Amino acid sequence: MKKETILIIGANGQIGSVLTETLRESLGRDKVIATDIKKPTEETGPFELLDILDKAQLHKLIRKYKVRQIYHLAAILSAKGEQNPKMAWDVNMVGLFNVLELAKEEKLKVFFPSSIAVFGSHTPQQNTPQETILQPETVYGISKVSGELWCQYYFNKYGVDVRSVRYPGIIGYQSMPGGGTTDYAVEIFHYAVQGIPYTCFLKSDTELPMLYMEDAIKATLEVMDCASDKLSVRTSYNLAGMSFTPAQLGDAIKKWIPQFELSYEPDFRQEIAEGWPGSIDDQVARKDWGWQPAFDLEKMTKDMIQKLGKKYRKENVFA
Ligand code: NAD
Ligand code: AKB
Repeated sequence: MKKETILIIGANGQIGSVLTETLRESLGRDKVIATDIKKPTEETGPFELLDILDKAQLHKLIRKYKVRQIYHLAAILSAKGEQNPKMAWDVNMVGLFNVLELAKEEKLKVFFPSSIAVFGSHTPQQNTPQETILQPETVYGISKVSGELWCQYYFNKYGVDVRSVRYPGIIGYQSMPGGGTTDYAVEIFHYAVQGIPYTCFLKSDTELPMLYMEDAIKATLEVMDCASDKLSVRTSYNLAGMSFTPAQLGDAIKKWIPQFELSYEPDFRQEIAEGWPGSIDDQVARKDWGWQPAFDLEKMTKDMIQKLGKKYRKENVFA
């Protein structure tokens, strides 16, 4: 990887906090400028406050740090977005436009994360192909489809080197999720490991595609590192790791924590989840840039329980 200065927008979030640390460990702390609308709990390198709607401030930071690459992670996710559609549209779309416009002007390379939320109930629900019907039913999904198309437009029209993957629900022990429909798959582990019963906000048989954080970071860095002429997709690549229902995840956890209690009280997020596929076909990513996930349900569950077990023991919750 070339040692270019990188700016991360939304660096305090579930993915941003892990990506920032990974990039800092590999490139050096000063090469990675973290930004977010709120301050981090702990600063591990350069940090600047940035509201992505403030284009002038973003431009100032790009110049100040001689930034060459942007990872644009700031967004309002599916569940929060349905509670405030106008705000979600503004942050997700105006934010992306600010990034794309400045990337064009300053000739920057960009990473834009899309989501399985681009799919809707008209999309084939199993093994969803790369090219398919994109008619999402949430404001978040609409903003991600539009975002993908704008990324492709800026690449075709202006040569902006913007790359993207459609993350499934991301599961990791390092950080908490920020207002999505797949959040249950992280929360459940925190409850299970502390010996607390968990009430899931989705029905027991709702299958969704998920990806372990290690794999998500690997995919992000691989697609950004890939030779440009190998990338046949300039909207966003399908990406798959594993697929499971809340009941299957509960069973996987019970193999390690047999006394774990799981119940279900579906809320408004059930409808969002029902519009999304159960599994994803990611063969184009595998062919173009060698994508290969390392974690399945069993391996991910074991790692989550071990890592969170250590964390909570340190905090003495089992004392
Ligand atoms: P998150 O909600 O945890 O983090 C988003 C960060 O953006 C937060 O730290 C927040 O403070 C910041 N932010 C919000 N509004 C902002 C603004 N106006 N200006 C600057 N920063 C702002 O989200 P995440 O889960 O880390 O997701 C990162 C990206 O990946 C998003 O684009 C999301 O759509 C995408 N994605 C995430 C998942 C997942 O499961 N986590 C799945 C698919 C796609
Ligand atoms: C959400 O649930 O909104 C996100 C996503 C799949 O984009 N985790």
